[in-house]
Amino acid sequence: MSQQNLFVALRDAFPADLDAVAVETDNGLCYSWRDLDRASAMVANLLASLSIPPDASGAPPRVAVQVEKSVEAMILYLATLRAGFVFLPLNTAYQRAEIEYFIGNARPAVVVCTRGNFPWVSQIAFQAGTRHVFTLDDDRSGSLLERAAHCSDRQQPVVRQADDLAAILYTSGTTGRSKGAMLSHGNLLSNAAMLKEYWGWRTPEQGGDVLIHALPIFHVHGLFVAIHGALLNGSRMLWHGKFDPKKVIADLPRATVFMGVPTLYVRMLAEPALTRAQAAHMRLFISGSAPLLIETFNDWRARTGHTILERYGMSETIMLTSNPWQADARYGGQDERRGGTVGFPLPGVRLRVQGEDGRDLPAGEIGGIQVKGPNVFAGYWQMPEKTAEEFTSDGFFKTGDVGQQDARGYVTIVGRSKDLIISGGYNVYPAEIEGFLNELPGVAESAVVGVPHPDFGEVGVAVVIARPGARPDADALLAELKARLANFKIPKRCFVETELPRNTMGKVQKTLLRQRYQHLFVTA
Ligand code: MLC
Ligand code: AMP
Repeated sequence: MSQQNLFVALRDAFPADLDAVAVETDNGLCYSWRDLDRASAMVANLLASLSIPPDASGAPPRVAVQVEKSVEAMILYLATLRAGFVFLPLNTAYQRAEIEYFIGNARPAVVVCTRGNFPWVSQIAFQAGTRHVFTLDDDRSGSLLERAAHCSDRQQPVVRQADDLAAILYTSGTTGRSKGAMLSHGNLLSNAAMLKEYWGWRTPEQGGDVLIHALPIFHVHGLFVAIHGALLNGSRMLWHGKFDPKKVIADLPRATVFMGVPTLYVRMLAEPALTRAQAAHMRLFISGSAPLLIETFNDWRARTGHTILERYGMSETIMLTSNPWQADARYGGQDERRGGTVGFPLPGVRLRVQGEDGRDLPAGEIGGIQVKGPNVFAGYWQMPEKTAEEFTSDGFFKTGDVGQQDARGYVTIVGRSKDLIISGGYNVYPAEIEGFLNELPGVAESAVVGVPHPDFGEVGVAVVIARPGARPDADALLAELKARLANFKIPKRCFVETELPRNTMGKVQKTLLRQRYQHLFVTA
């Protein structure tokens, strides 16, 4: 059997000089390539030593991880791949109810959490049948590393095939509970290998790229696009534990590539230190995960002289489209990065726009975006019906995004058929928030809509209808929500009203609510 473990491909790309710096952190630590190799071997050996029996699902053991960003957390990801286990990253903002659901649904064999959260996370995990709960903090402390310190620093990566499961990423849904998107070694590697070419990553022999890594590492953008990009190219990372616009700007003269969600660009533009001279050493600024406003695109070009490259992707597919890095005959020879578009379908990705009647639409017409390719996931974890609903009979995945492709091939996203708010690059599903709000005392019903916001792009606003005789307090409702849900999901404002606008079918007209509150945070 050939070896197609993603880790092996990443490891093969490490530079010849293993003592060179691979990661430099913003608190002064340096990790060599050898450090990444040895430490991931030790953690992989620890995972293997747990002798986890196969479970009924037939899938390899899952490792659910809710820890603060650290290089060791990345090492844990690499170790999970090496051991042939399945990585399941969880946003640090998730609260008890959310974690309970993910652990109950994925049945991980191993859970890794912060020491502070150990009491409640371990309780949930043990109740769900998890036998091993380790801790890991962002200061290199915790039981995971203590235990791994006793393991060998040599390890032969477990043989994995392209279709074997490598990671599960939970994404919420417009209805019902979150779904775990199952990504294989082949999905992840094919996408990373293609982006290495498409974005013109420079290998160390070609002068090398240096990536500023300032995103969280529990979603596609920071975990896969950024980390795989750097590792598969033998590129050094300047590792920022938390995004701070001043610190990123200070690092620009030492770096060549930066990836961010639009909010990061908006916050950097607010800094006078962001100048053309400061950005002169940079090769590429990439934006994605949420729509980049054309003003941000233009302001960035005017201020730095760089044209942001916008790309589009999702948890189920990793990267789907991208504006060009430079003219390349292999990819159509275009070199224009067009603001307001997400560029071309990436090599190997088939993209079509369909009307509601299921017919393919010609260039320029707006419809549902559907995709197919080696990067597209196999399905949702233990949800065959949901999976079937999201694929067409000829195997295209329905993204839920609405857009068009022009005659030159540029794709533009104009909206979403899924009821989703993207706030600072995080997805917030109104149905989930409404479900929690409707459970609160005094609430008869509620509607959550997204409205424009200068910093986060879009934020949630809740409209609540009181039960007869009740007088719920808007701020108290938000405080209640905060105790139950990840903070980025909390609506930024809440209004108690007497009725929700409805159409003749009785359906809440969210468009009208959006219009009502569209100038809450931005002026007309
Ligand atoms: C934080 N808050 C948010 C928020 N982030 N509210 C709405 N949306 C967000 N994204 C809350 C905080 O909890 C706080 O609430 C208040 O807003 C102010 O917080 P802050 O200090 O300004 O936030 P900060 O910690 O600086 O975080 C902002 C951020 C972060 C933009 C740096 O949200 C972030 O890292 N976003 C990146 C998300 C990302 O990586 N997405 C990729 C998904 S992958 P309070 O009540 O405590 O005051 C994907 C696929 C693809 O989509 O294509 O890439
Ligand atoms: P997630 O489920 O968190 O992976 O989010 C994926 C969603 O983010 C996509 O379906 C899009 O709606 C959105 N998205 C990602 N990149 C872009 C982009 N460049 N422009 C607009 N929306 C984007």
